[in-house]
Amino acid sequence: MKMTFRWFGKDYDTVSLAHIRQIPGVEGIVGALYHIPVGEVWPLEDILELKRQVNKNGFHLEVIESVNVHEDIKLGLPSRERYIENYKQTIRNLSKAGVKVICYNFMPIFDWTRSDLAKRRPDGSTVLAYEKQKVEQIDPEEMIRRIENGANGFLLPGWEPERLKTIKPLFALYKGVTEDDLLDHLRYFLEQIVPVAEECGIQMAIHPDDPPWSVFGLPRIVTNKENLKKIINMVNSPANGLTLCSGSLGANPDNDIPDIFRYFLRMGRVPFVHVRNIEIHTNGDFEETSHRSCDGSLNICEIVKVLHESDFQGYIRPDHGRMIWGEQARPGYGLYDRALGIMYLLGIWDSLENEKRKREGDKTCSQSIQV
Ligand code: DNO
Repeated sequence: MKMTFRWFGKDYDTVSLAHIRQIPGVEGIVGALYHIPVGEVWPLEDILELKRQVNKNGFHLEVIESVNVHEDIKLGLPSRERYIENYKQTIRNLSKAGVKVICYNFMPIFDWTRSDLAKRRPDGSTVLAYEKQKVEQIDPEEMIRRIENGANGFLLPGWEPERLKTIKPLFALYKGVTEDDLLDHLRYFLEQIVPVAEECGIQMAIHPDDPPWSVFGLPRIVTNKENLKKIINMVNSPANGLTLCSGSLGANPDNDIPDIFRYFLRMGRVPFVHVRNIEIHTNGDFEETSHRSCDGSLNICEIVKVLHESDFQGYIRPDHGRMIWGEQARPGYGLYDRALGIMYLLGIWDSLENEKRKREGDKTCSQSIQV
């Protein structure tokens, strides 16, 4: 398991690479180019500049999150061809810089959705939260206003204002687009880009929808084990992989997270993992919590155990953290609670490793006695 940390770049993040360096166990930075509009080619020079900054601080840049997919591809419009060609070129450029995994999502219009970016927890921290009723009561434009107001002045990826300005025509274009249509459009995209990723030694890793259900009537497909199976079978190649995210899939209690992790890890189709915990309320609302198992509804110890049993060699990162100790940062992406999350994940992992070593030591010992 290779520990990584998401960083938004020196102009877009409150957290510095020097800070991240002091978190034990972090080997790599999960980065992206945020100044390139969705659909355009990522220039090699810009990727190399990001890599230089990251390498200078002792980290690798082997994971990119995200190369976002243009709406025309998700909508299956004829104009998708140009954007697919651009996407292929971005894959090639990223591979020239040594990138191994590209995380992306296939959610129409919005990326993750929340009703609240700073809900107060009993301990005084604030977290991202989702209340179904609140989301049902507002229209998408009001949602955008709320996200903008709650973002502490940061540009949130997935909520880029220039794209969201076109919200009304975008919604009109999605009218009548079903989940099956969206699956077909994903298949078309994968059939074209996976061979390029294969050639380049890159694994594509689709991120689950967050939350894993339809929001504002838009179709959503990366939601459960069945659909994840469909997606990896669309193009049966290790380059067509998954980002398994405990918090996104876990918001639906019908999703058995350790089972989903075990299943796809065994198939070797999980290059990247996001781990976070959430507390699910009886009415289906949820809010994010610390990573600790007993603070939320997900058994993070069990999830890490599954990773350990599967001898997970891929990349992992703590996902959203709470905002604690007065930190002012991009919602979900402060330094402190994500660093605590890492120490929790590594604590579980190290103790499992320790047990394994002891067992193996015992085995070797008893074998040598038998001999
Ligand atoms: C939320 C993230 C997502 C993720 C994208 C991947 O904080 O997990 O925004 O980066 O869905 O494309």
